[in-house]
Amino acid sequence: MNCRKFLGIFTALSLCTGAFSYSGHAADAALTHPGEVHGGYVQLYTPAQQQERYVSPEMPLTRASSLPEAFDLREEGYVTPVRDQGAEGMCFAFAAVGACETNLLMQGLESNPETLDLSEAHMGYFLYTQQESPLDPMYGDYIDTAGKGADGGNGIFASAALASGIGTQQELFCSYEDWDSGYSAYQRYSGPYRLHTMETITLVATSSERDVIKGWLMESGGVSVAFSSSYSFYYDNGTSYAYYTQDRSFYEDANHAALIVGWDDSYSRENFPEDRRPDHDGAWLVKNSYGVDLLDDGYFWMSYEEPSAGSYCRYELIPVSEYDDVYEYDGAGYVTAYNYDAAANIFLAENDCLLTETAFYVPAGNGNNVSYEIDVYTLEENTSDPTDGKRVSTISGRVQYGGYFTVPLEEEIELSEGQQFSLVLRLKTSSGSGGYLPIEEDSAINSTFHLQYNARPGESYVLQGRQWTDTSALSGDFGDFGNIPLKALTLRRNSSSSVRLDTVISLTEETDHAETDPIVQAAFQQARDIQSSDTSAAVMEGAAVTLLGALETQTGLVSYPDYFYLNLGARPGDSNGDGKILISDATAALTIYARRGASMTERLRLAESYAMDMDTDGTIEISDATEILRYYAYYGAFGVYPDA
Ligand SMILES: [Ca+2]
Ligand SMILES: [Ca+2]
Ligand SMILES: [Ca+2]
Ligand SMILES: [Ca+2]
Repeated sequence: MNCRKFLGIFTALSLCTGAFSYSGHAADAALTHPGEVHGGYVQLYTPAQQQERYVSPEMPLTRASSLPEAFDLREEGYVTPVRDQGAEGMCFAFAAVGACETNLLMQGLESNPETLDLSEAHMGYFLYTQQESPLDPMYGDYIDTAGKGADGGNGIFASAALASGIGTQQELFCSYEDWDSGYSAYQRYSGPYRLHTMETITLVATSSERDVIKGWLMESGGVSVAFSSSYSFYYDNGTSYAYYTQDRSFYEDANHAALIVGWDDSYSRENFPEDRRPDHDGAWLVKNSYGVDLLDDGYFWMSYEEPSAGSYCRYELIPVSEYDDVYEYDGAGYVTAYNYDAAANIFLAENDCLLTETAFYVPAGNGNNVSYEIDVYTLEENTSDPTDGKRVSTISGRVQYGGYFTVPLEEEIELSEGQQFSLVLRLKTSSGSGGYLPIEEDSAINSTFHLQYNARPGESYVLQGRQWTDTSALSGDFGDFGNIPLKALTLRRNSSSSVRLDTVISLTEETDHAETDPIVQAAFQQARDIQSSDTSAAVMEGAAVTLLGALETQTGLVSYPDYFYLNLGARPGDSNGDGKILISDATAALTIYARRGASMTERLRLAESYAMDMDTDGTIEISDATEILRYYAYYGAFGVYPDA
């Protein structure tokens, strides 16, 4: 039986290449599959695939009557200064990070628009860089392109970064100026915020559709938008810059992304040049990312009728203080979706915790008003059926638009260290048919962008009929499948502490770098403040890796992965974590090796994987067991372990 159907790529990708403006000309670079390149912009859908409109005009988010005629987020104090992306194709990161900054200010999570400055480079670098540690649960998930984020991106890529903890580091610690020298691998998951919700609408044409975007602006802050940017269309009318291309198309020409921060229904059509004038008044206020010297202090007005505008995205964040741990296997979102009956992930609790929230994507191609259902199971040990256990919770609801959603459980689920649990996701379209479920799939969008995904056996599953299949054994229309992008957020039941934070603070104190280097100093101060506060493990880890990143890049005092493993609370060789390295620890590693060799599902907590994987190559082999024995023998001979 093969009832699988492919949805196509779930939304258009807008990739902007550097330079303020030139659209279309690189256009017809070689294409491998659904994408087309236009001046760096990659279109994943053809218009035929994108027939359906993703906005339901009957269901505007905010009723038109409650919307003012004009609105400007700047006047509310929610907009950070205009940035300059320079010659890099980083528009998507500037648009998304700019949107995040407005959201943080609007939520009151940040208070000063003048000093708030998140790192676009963080997003543009790490989403496009392979994880260093094979033990990283998201290892192998990244966008492979020679220039990293400087080659371009889009709102969907941005949300994938933000959803996996990338993209909100402070500019100070991951500065755009340092782009050429790269960033410490410690910085990868160092952002103080994570994505809570992203919603996206591909095209907006009617006034009720515009009302949705206006509602978003008032509710959550800036909305990123892709469009065809070309210098000749920015019209200086003496008082402002008016933008209207008249005949460009989103699908064929969009090459840039920027941030909508307001609107004016009465922005006159007379503001546009006589020979290129929209039919009606009304325009979006747009913050560009080419500095304050261009345009009207960096802003311009885009006609409501701009035909090349599309891929509108809004972002809402949560601080990482809201949880201790996130269980996830998806490091770079997804671009394809298939209509399996259900999709699931099996996780292994690293510690005694409460499962509080889940997070998942709803592909926009399912249309509007999609219903979701997530069953939570506690499972039998090492099962390869994500429903082989006890269903302990069901979360269900409906979302209006496609995007990424974080949803709380009605009641928190208590999990014990080593407990295996699963999340099982089902989607239903508004017509009641089974929805397309997102899945990681290796895909070459075009000759430049290759989305790479990885999954290990025993992690992710899809259901066809009554048959669950491990996704690591499957492939799709474009390449091998990876995992299901479906996450679990937990709070530890025992108060959190961070061995790594304590260690790196002590290490810094032993040097004078905190006095001599301003970046180390700032990271050190932040780490000290957090160490003495009662906060989540995720915050402490963020502070630890920020300080480690500063030490690595500024002083060379540490290098990755010297301190990578510390936060796992385990030591090399001590497989069972009892503090001693004995022959039984080597036997435990051999058992794992044998069971995995026989294709038996054998899940390990990260701490156990670390303890057994002596050469840190991500797999447990005979050589690891031999190394454990060497530790045992070394201790017998010298009374200390080799790593002591
Ligand atoms: Ca920045
Ligand atoms: Ca993965
Ligand atoms: Ca032991
Ligand atoms: Ca190994």
